[in-house]
Amino acid sequence: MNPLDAICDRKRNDAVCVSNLKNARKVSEELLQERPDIKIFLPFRFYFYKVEELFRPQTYNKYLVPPGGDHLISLVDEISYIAPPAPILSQYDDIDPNQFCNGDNRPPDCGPNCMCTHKVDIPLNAIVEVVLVDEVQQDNLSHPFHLHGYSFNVIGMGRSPDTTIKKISLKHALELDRRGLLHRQFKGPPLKDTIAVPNNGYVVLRFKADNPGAWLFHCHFLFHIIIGMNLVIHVGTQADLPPVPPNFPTCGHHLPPIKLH
Ligand SMILES: [Cu+2]
Repeated sequence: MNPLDAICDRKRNDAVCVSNLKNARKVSEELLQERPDIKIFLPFRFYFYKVEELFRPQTYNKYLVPPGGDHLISLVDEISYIAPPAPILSQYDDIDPNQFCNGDNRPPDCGPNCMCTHKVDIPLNAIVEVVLVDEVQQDNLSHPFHLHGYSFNVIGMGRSPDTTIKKISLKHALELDRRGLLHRQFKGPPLKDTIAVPNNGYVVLRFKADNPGAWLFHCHFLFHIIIGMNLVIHVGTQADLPPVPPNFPTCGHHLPPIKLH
């Protein structure tokens, strides 16, 4: 299951990719329409700090030090996720709208280690396609992405068919998509809630956004969650949710704002 070479677009006898599994149940036609309502490309990678950047007076940075001694954080669509100062579901109006960001709305001068609450807004009941692109490309490391609140259908996965391309990138994945070369198969795609993104490859998944709320979508390595390999899929509006119960406990910021420089 899930061969590390990520060759998923042709028949083979030695391994099975998740995208080659067949769903025992019928998959709804609307999910398999050629064009989804919303298509989101999410490249993810690491950002490596120089040590001089990190250890300055009056700074308190978070970072991971894996074996080898690098100092790094994670970026999804060039954003490192930080949790909001209050719960999105019960205290949405207490959160400064400038706290939120996404690939199309980055804070000005956010820099290469951009930190904010990565949130992608999705209209209720939209058919959503997500393309995860592994720009980390560390040998033998596949990032298991997990979505809360939904199961999704795995439409395709693999590596670039262009063997002259040594490393996949968002730009290359967009180009493959434009030329119809991202592997997609629509015959009973399997249902999952976690998928290991092939190393130096991509995954195409789909779901119908029929469960309103704020749902975390994240790599399931805990040490990658801590350094920002997350985002919030925000489906619908507060009006689509039941009201917050009276006297529901509230909370707020317990840390001063992070200053990097
Ligand atoms: Cu990861």
